[in-house]
Amino acid sequence: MKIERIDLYAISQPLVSPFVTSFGLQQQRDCLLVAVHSEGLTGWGECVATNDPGYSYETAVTAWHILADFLIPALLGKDLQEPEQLQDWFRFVRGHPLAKASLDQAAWDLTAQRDGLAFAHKLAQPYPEGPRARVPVGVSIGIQPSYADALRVIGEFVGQGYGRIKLKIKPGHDVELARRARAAFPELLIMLDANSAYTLDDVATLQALDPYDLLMLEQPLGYDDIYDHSLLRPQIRTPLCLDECIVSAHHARTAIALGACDIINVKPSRVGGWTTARQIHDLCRAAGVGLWVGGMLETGVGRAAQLALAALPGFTLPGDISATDRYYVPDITEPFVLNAADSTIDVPTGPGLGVTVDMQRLTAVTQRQATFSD
Ligand code: OSB
Ligand code: MG
Repeated sequence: MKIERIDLYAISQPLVSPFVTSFGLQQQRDCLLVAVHSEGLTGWGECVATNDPGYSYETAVTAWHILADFLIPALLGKDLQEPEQLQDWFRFVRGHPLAKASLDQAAWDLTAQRDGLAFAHKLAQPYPEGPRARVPVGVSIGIQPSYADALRVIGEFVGQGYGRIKLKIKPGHDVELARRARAAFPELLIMLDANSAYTLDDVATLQALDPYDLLMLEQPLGYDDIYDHSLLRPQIRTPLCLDECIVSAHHARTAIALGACDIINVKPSRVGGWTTARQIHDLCRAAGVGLWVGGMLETGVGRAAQLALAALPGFTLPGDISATDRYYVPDITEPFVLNAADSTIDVPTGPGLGVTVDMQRLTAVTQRQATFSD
């Protein structure tokens, strides 16, 4: 498939409610979309970089630069056979996984459409059991102004049918939150995400979470410190999950070798795309490390591809893939809805991503657009 044209969009959509983490507040979600055109087909990808470098060093502005000046020129005119080829084509750019992942997603979408396959089916081809039809999901809840607010918001999401709740924590807003949440919801799958807000000096605080039967504690220590997590793990009973630390298959290997985690949150964007995400899936499955698919407040474009990844057999823990109405009403694709009976979302079955971008809605939320041709 000769890559003929690539459209790049910078979009901005309001969030249904503000999202607060240990690294900041978000009310408006800005991100980039790519549309890769070949032989009458269009593959879509989402770049989830935000306006500030709080989660990743990449921002929407650096991602635009890396895409427009390096990655898109490297892809234009190429003869795409399989999406794995992008690994070689993009090797000359170090880092910048969020920028790379958008084109990687589009390449998977394009080739899946060509093959007449759903993204999930193409991605799951190496596994005899094939992709799951529906995947377990949870909801990620930002830091609330008070414990009472947090309990009310948890109750609202539980009422909608979510069976797994993730609470963002930060120093001073942690043990008491866990205690109250567990007391109010004795049976609920509850996990915490610290987004690197703690150090090894805080071991006593992290140990104080032990009694609350948490599903896991996500990324408490340094965003690039796999070793420190390996020192923490034997000191706490809560299963330890890595997010920010794992930006490549090499990092996953290192974490496994050091015993730095029980679980890995795989965000396809954070690891440069779906080819690497699947490699990490294979490494973790072989090592007995738990897996789930993380999120970055994706639009329907990214969400469809998260669901395809979560359909792989090793992703047994609920993912941060909530229904569309948790973030965007309306969205730029048709909405995804929660199956309230079992806290799952159906994996799209149409060719490629299996969603349609509403071009009118896209135009309405686009702030900057550029087209690149071979
Ligand atoms: O750490 O998992 C995280 C959102 C933005 C940046 C980092 C994270 C998150 C989330 C939300 O937790 C996940 C989602 O619902 O998409
Ligand atoms: Mg996280």
